[in-house]
Amino acid sequence: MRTRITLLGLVLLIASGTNCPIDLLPNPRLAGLPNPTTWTTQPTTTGPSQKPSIAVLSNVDAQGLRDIVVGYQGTSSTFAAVAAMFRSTGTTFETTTLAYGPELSGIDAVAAGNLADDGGPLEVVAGCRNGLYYLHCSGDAHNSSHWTISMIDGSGGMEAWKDVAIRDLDGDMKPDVVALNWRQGIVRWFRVPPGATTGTGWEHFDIAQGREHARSLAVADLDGDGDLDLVSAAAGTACTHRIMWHENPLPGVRGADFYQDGVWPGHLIGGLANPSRVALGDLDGDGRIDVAVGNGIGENDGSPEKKCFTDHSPQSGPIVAWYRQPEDLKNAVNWPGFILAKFNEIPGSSVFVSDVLIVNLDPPDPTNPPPKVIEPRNEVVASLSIHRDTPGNPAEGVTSAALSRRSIVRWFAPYDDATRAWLESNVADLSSEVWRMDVGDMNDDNKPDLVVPLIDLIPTQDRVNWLQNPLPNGSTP
Ligand SMILES: [Ca+2]
Ligand SMILES: [Ca+2]
Ligand SMILES: [Ca+2]
Ligand SMILES: [Ca+2]
Repeated sequence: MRTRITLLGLVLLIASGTNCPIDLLPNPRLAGLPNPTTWTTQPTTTGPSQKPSIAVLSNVDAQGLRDIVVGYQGTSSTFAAVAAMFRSTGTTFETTTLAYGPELSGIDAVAAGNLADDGGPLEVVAGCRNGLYYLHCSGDAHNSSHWTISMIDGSGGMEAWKDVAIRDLDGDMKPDVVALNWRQGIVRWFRVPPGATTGTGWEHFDIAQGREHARSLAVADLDGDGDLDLVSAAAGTACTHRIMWHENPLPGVRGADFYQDGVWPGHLIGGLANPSRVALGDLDGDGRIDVAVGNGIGENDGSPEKKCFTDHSPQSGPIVAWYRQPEDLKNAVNWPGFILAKFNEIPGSSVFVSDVLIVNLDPPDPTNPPPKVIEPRNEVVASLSIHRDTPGNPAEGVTSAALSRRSIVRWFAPYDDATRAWLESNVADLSSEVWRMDVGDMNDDNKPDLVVPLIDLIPTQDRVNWLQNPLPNGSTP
């Protein structure tokens, strides 16, 4: 059975007769949509381990083409690992294991960046169940033995480091590391010692605490004052704190004050229940960065319109919501929220949004750009995981057994009025489960493709694929 969105806009249109003609007019933005074309699934290589939970595009070997960095959670019979699929020519890949071992168990996040500033390959930071780890290469990135792994931060016990990003937060032009600790509820940033070859000696500073069950982190200059702010989503907090942005104390507080006393004021964005992933980008074309967010298993129907909500309808499916950045950000109490897509529950299964991305899927062809009529708009890509399990009871030591694991990937285009439910188009229906994906052009046609880590019911079928974007350039202006 296929999940489908409830087209709130269509219902409204029928209910209101002809009083709402705007979207009945031919709309150049949505010509040819919904687009039913399924994106072609393309192989990379089979992985060196199992349960790939995240794939990130990055030019790790600093040799031109972007590579895929993959975190593998491993199984009882295989180690957890971080591997790089190096893209050498065209769309062929060669895989190198960068690190493997029990310390990488439960890996949920990887990020790559020029942390050691040594002119060599990029460094990789891995967020794992028991610690935050640093992977450094002292030679040829394609040679496994040139990579070493060491711990940056082992605090937090089980289920600790769920997300990580590498960006310059203190404005010294050197990339820093920021990570979320799910168990301790901490958003923490790390200053990398010059030329770091290991994870020792890193200073760290807490941006926020009390962010229990924080799963997702995103970085952007939200208020447009030139420094990078953060958005974190924490499922275990009151609805008045679930999705927040953390305001960088620059430029008012600088130097030593920034490190020791820099307070990152936290501001509420919205209270969507059980947020799983957030993404940042302008969604309504007003030039201000907005927030897209998906939510998780069973606990959904958190209306994004309200700051908080009391009723809770576990029978309805998960949603993708978006929050519009208010014009007067300084004085905003929370951001107006809208449902972008709502998915029906599938009886006997749990459905949750495993990832959300904001991207312009059909950028104009740079060699032949069309006359600009309408500003290009971003689309939203969401992946949903659909589980069917036998009932389990942990109290009796009975673990539920997976009967099926599959996923759907969809993309959504906004109407001129982006507050209506968006128009859904197909990416792929997959017989494996997609975890955290990434977006980037894999075949040099100037259109972003999707890279998807796939976890199958049959472990040997686990793999990382990429999905080839079939949209004509500029098809949705
Ligand atoms: Ca920095
Ligand atoms: Ca800022
Ligand atoms: Ca906006
Ligand atoms: Ca492409």
